[in-house]
Amino acid sequence: MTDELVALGWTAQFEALFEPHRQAGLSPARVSLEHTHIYRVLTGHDEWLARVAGRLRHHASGRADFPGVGDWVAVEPPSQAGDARIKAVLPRFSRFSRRAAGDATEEQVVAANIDTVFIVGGLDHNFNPRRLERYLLVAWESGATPVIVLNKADLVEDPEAPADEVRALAPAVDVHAVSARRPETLDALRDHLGVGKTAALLGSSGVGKSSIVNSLIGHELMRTHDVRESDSRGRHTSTHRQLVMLPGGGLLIDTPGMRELQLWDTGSLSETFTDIADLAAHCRFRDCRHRDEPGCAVTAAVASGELSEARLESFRKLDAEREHSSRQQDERAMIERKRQGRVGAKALRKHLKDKGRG
Ligand SMILES: Nc1nc2c(ncn2[C@@H]2O[C@H](COP(=O)(O)OP(=O)(O)OP(=O)(O)O)[C@@H](O)[C@H]2O)c(=O)[nH]1
Ligand SMILES: [Mg+2]
Ligand SMILES: [Zn+2]
Repeated sequence: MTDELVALGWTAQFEALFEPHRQAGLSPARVSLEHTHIYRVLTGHDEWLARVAGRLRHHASGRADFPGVGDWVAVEPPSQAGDARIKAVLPRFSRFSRRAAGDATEEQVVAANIDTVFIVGGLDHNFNPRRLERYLLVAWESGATPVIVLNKADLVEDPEAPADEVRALAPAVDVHAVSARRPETLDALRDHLGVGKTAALLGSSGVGKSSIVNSLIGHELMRTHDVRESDSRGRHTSTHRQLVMLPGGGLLIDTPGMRELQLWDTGSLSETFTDIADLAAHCRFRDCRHRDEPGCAVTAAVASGELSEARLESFRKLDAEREHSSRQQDERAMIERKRQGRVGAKALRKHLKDKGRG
């Protein structure tokens, strides 16, 4: 294990997983940039352009089997004239996924092998706690630790007031009010970025993700967009996900703002909604949906003012969406098994019919 690889996030686990590939004469590399059909990969010494080998493409059953930014891959070094070849993607220890735009059943990996997800929101008039809740939900499922970053603190008189509001929504999560324009405020983020640790920045367009990356690096590596005061939403400025190394160690993945974050694989809501989960422990029915069931502690808390109606609404909306999405994914998995000849047409028809009824 070389220091250069460790600085890129390589660990003993990856080393063990890589053994057969090393036997085959391949090199480990980390994907730093993803274009449509070509990737940029870092080996610790070199930066190569790489393409996916035919065999990997052929065996891929979906988009998630292709490399994403942050992935560790086994590559054949570039030949005289050509690009490097990506022969395999190592298993991910964490990943932030969304539903691919235009296809509700296709998983798209936004960032792989991340220790921390910085969920970035703006403290300007674009401040939106509901949207943060949504990001938080997906972040918990990624396997990485979510941290909420409220940027543009320089624009408000008392940034701690909205920060406290968010702390109340996410009791288990660190919440930092920062400003990309005041680098000293970003020290709180550096604490999450030791040598070889990777954090991905996620959040709506214009909240200042790329500005934070630039400020942490100390120069303008990422393009940012100047927005008029009246339009601090900005337009999409970043167009690619990109992994960069920080001078003091640590790696950051900058991502373009997502117009809508479609949920993917959100197992449980209880980590995001710890308050509702605590209350739900006192509901009469174990499978209480907190709608009109008798003895529901959650609706009782709303009635008494202990829990806000908006918070419960947000929970219900995400819960319904999660259920819908997992049903679609079940269906896709069944169709895929059928395609591979593992189940018959009759079983598939029955499955779809049962779904329709459920
Ligand atoms: N006042 C103030 N403006 C900021 C701060 N951080 C970013 N901005 C401005 O906000 C605008 C958008 O910043 P970007 O860094 O491009 O935002 P982004 O989140 O990367 O946006 P996308 O790449 O489109 O997703 C730019 O005009 C920045 O100068 C901050 O802390 N304070
Ligand atoms: Mg950007
Ligand atoms: Zn209940």
